[in-house]
Amino acid sequence: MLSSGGQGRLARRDFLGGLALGAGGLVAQAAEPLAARMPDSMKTLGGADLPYGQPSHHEQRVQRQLSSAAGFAVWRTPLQTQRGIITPSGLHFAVHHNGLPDIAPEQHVLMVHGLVHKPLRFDLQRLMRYPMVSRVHFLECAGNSAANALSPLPVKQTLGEIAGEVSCSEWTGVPLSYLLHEAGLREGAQWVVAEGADGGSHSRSLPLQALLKDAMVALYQNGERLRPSQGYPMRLFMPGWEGNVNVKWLHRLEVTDAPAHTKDESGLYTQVLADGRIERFAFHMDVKSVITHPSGQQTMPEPRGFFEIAGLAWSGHGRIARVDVSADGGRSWMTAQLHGPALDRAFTRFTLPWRWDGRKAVLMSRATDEHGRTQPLRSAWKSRYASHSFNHYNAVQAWGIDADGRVENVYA
Ligand SMILES: Nc1nc2c(c(=O)[nH]1)N[C@H]1C(S)=C(S)[C@@H](COP(=O)(O)O)O[C@H]1N2
Ligand SMILES: [Mo]
Repeated sequence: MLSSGGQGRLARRDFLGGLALGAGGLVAQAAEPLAARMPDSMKTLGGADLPYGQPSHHEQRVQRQLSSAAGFAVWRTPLQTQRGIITPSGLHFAVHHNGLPDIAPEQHVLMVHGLVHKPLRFDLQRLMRYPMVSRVHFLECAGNSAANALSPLPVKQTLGEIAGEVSCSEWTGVPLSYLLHEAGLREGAQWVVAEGADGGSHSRSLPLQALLKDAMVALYQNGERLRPSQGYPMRLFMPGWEGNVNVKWLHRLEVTDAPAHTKDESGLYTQVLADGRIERFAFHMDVKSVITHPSGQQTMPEPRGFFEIAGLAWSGHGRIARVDVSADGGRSWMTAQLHGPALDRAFTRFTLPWRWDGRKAVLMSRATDEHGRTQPLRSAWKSRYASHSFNHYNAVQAWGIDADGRVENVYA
């Protein structure tokens, strides 16, 4: 089953059988002596390795992209370089509202107090003795893709610059329910105010029942202790919920009967709807996907022909059930292959073989999660919110490809 249109051919089965990329793909049969064909690296001893491994120095251009206003830093993941569902820890996006604190682990304490029978105080040593769970989950800033939401003309940037405030890691830590149950919840307990130990005391109010079910105090990220960027030595982690509630450098949990309406939840992190009403406590990140290969600012390789479209999809509500891809600006769609494991509230990788014929094309991906939630087009997303709203943008991302192979962000 093939899609129509002059934008090339999408196919469910790959074209690799017919992938003759020309001379570059063939082994030279030249009659050169064996020694001449030996790479230099085979002729000498190698160098020393490092106690803590680093990426190849040939990969130094693979970095997080900083955009910064005073005291507020955003580092974005270069998603266009990621293959697979785990973001390398050093490339995890970061949002610091008040800079990056340097916290000595032996001095850090976490307090649990408020509407509890027994207020508790945990140092790291004590917390480390509790049973831990490991979960693979994405984390996405509510403001991810804000430029696409706000800019009247599509910004000409890389995928990472446009939508790199999302990453996916394995998180390991202590289920918050263990700590709250040990403290003992008192009558009327409904909310928990979580506060970080950074300057500006970042704090958010979260509904207790949801935390009891899903939240953890995360201590490890991809097998090692949290990076400072991610909240070392401990952070609150709430799968599928907007990045902002995942309080880093967590030092206080106050159980209350009502939300505190902190600055962080009454200001930036509310949504203004088209009719002027304000949506508060919209915690879940919705279903979303991006094509990572090819993507913004890249150029299609020569020779034209076979190209494996690849991307990432995720949903704050559950598992990804399917991803459809269009190469003709949304006129026709084909279902992409999902690569397992399709984990709950985690990045899921998808691919679809494509034969690009060298003419203009518009690539789009549209993910659907296990609950049937899917992505709106940009126009539908814009009509739901006030014109200055930008949080929770999850519209279909489109990449325009020119006849010269240049790939750019477009609206479709
Ligand atoms: N204490 C504290 N926690 C914080 C923040 C902060 O500035 N201070 N930023 C929040 C925001 S806006 C986001 S999107 C996530 C980002 O998590 P990351 O930096 O680990 O990617 O952390 C949240 N937790
Ligand atoms: Mo954020």
